[in-house]
Amino acid sequence: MVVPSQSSRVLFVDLNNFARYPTQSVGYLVAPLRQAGWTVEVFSPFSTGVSGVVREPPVRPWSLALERIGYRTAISRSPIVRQMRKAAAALAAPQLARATRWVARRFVQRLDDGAQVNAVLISAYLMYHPLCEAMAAACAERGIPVLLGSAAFAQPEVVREWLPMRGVTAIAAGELELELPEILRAMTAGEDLTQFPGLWVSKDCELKGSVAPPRPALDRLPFPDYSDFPWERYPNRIVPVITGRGCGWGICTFCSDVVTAAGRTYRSRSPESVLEELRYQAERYQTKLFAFTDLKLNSNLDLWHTLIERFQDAVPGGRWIGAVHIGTNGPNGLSREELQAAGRAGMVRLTTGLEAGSHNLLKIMRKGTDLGVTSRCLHDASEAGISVRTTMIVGYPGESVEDLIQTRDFLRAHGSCIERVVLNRFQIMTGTAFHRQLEDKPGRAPGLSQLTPNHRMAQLEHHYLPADSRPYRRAIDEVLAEVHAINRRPIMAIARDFEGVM
Ligand code: B12
Ligand code: SF4
Repeated sequence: MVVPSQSSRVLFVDLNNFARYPTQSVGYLVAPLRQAGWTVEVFSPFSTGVSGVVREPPVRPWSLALERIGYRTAISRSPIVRQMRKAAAALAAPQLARATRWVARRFVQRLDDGAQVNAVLISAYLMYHPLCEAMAAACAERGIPVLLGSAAFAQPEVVREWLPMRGVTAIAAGELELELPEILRAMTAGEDLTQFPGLWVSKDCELKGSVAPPRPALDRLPFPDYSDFPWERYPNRIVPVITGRGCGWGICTFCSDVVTAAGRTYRSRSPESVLEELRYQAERYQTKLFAFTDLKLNSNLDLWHTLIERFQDAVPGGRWIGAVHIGTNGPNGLSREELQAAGRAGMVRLTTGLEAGSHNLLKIMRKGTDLGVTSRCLHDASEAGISVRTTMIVGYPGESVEDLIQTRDFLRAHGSCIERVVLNRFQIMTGTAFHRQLEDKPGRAPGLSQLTPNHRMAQLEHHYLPADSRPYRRAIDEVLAEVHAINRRPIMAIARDFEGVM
């Protein structure tokens, strides 16, 4: 490997801009670059004064009315209503999306006034296309190469929409931590980048490249480096940790997480490596708060058991949160005793994909759960002192009024043990099992109309016809009311440090 000179400086733009803790992908990519001798500077709009993205803002008494209006306008087929909704959504978007020109100006100021930059890396979220365009154009004018990456670029349709952006030298599609120093050297030397699996370039009016396969051997990666993040602007010090990439279940038809760069196929780190990282980050950032960002933290039961048995040895007095899948395909690590042990080990919140209160829907989503088992587990978790959060979907093709009533009833019956519910409208995301099946058999999903691909945002817009009926809308209103009633309540005091985080 060629070591860059000390003056080789890379500016890393972090568009995650989360208001609560550092961005994991950036931490993972910065660490090997520093080890290879690059001078890395992180440009975070949050540090320059833009407010951070607030994921789950507190619920107010009037939130239910807004949710209902939001839902009605979202499914409306009237062009005027859709236009108005778009305008309202733009106003309510994160400040980063609204302040494109302002952030781009700050970025240009940094390029022109600070130390000379040899390359720019951008870790993008798809909603920031205009900002990426402005930054890449500024780099083009200054002859600075740009490498653009995103979790969503594992889907070639998405890459095709983004790659023609002026000023983008290449798009990174995959987990390229260890290869990045060599890629940057080649990029700044103007070499052909198609030699690297996982890079896409636009060449002779053609798009060329490949998606890198999922990275094996995660223990070989250096621990992520979060030293560049604006710690003083976070309300508390939470460190994100990932024990494995992908999901041990991985088959839910709607799931776009398992088709992202790091979400494809399940790969686990060793328990020792995870415990060592916990000790290291606790010491380095002087904290005892951790958010496990695994899609399914109970994918590898050895690892899960290590956490619930040894977390407190690694971080005495520490507290943590994570997402679990209450699978029924063999032991899931979530028995009453295991949840009690997790609570004693400092787990203060778990989140799980409930999706619906209807067996029928869960089956067609291939969720791999059973409502009886889920019910028991939610009660057990709550009794173990773990705050329970669930995510849910409405509008999945095939969903009937009866399914919605069952969902409402499930929420009503579990209001005492569920503390937060995040309800999403079903979206067809590019690359998901649902999308690929639709491509194979377009007539397969009943009730869908107006299918319009928007791969720039990695989705297929659609309209769900049964949602037009009055009884369906009434049932949605009732589900929203149950969600609101749950979200209005305060959460367990022990989990409050993580309120709004996950
Ligand atoms: C954890 C997580 C979060 C955390 C953030 C954690 C953090 N601070 O790091 C929280 C909870 C805050 C969050 C919030 C949101 N998230 Co999120 N999140 C995830 C999740 C589950 C894991 C991300 C992660 O850390 N993975 C582990 C790292 C190592 O992998 P990675 O991010 O893919 O990065 C690797 C590669 O992609 C690549 N790479 C990435 N960027 C770059 C850049 C360069 C230059 C290079 C070379 C390589 C490269 O290298 C990285 C290292 O291997 C992903 C789903 C997934 N499976 O990826 C969604 C995901 C990233 N989130 C997504 C979304 C939509 C959101 C929200 C908008 C959701 C919402 N409506 O509230 C919000 C707000 C986002 C914002 N800030 O604007 C989408 C993004 C899609 C998109 N539109 O771009 C994803 C992909 C989920 C999905 N399937 O749709 N999220
Ligand atoms: S359990 Fe969760 S992460 Fe895994 S495939 Fe299903 S929705 Fe995706």
